[in-house]
Amino acid sequence: METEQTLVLIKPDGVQRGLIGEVIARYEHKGLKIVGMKLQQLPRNTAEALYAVHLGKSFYDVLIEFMTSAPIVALVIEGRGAIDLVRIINGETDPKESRPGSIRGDFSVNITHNIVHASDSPENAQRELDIVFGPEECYKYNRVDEAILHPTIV
Ligand code: FUP
Repeated sequence: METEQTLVLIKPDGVQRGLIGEVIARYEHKGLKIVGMKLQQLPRNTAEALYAVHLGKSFYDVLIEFMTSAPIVALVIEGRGAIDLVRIINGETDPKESRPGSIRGDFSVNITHNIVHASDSPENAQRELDIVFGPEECYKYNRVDEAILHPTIV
C-alpha cells in the first residue's frame, strides 16, 4: 500500500470540547505519523476554498460560519493508505450513522459539529494540503515502531 499524506482538521467543536488530544491519539495509536500540525483560526477565504465544492448547498453558510468561529487544529497525517484509513477512524459524515469506536460515533450527534474533517481522495488531499500548509511546515522523521507496524517478513 502506498504512503500518502492527508489533511485533517480538528474542527472548532473538537477544540472547544477539549478533544484535541483524544483525536490525535487515535491517529497516533493506529500507527499514522503526524508530519505537520498547527492551531489557527481559519480565515473566511481559506474555509471557502476548502469547501468550494459545497458552494450553493443548503448547509454551506452554516458550515463556513462554524468553521471560522473558533480555532481549529490542522494536521498533516502520513502513512500507508492514510487517506482512507483516517476516514475510517473518523466515521461517517453524519455522526448518527457513525459506529461507536469511530471519532464521530463516540463523540458527536450533529452533522455540522462532527469534530473532524479529512480529505477524501489523493487529488483532494493535495489540493487541501496546499491550501492550509506550506512545504516548510511538514517534517520528515522516523517513528521508532515502524519496523513492527510494517514488517517485511509476515
Ligand atoms: P466529509 O467528507 O465527511 O467531511 O463530508 P462532506 O465533504 O460531504 O461535508 C463537509 C461538511 O459539510 C460536513 F462535515 C458537515 C457539512 N454537511 C452538512 O452540514 N450537511 C450535509 O448534508 C452534508 C455535509
